[in-house]
Amino acid sequence: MSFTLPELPYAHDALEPHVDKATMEIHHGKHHAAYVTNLNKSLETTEWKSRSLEEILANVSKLPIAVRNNGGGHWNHSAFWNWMKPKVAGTSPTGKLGDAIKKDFGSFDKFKEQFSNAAVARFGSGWAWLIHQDGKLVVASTPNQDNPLMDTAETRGIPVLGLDVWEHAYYLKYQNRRPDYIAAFWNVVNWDEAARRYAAVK
Ligand code: MN3
Repeated sequence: MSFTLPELPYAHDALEPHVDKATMEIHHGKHHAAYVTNLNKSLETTEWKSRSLEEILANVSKLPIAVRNNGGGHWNHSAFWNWMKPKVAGTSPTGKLGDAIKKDFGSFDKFKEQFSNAAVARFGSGWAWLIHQDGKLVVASTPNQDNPLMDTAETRGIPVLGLDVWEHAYYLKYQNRRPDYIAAFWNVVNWDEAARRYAAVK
């Protein structure tokens, strides 16, 4: 058994103008594809290749660094494509997730500010996260392709929402203006998917 590149759940240009077509083509077709290829290669000689990716990530400290980088890359991007959706600008989380965000951050706007700050402040390449941790929602960030499911993570938890802040995610359209990319991200957040993940951990 080996890992495979999932198809994008929408067309490459579907998230325009917030995320551009060329970025999506390269990000999914080259970057994500490479994580999948290299993850399979890095697992070839280990006994872990038949395990689930979640199980691998939870034990990643025992595995070669290539598994951490490419396994994280595969998990993160597979989730990321589904955390975005066309034609959802202006929507916000409702139901149990909306209530929990209000309870744990004070308001949706305060959550957005905290998440955006984590995404801006992540030095170099990495991810910003909304995670479920011990019954609470918390904002976190990780370097490289690490994520909060890894046993190596500083802040562990179950991701509800994540944002890729590697330059490859925004440089073609936004160049060095990471804050503009982060502001645009809020126009494509698939809150139904975040709510689905939140309900699954509860
Ligand atoms: Mn990426």
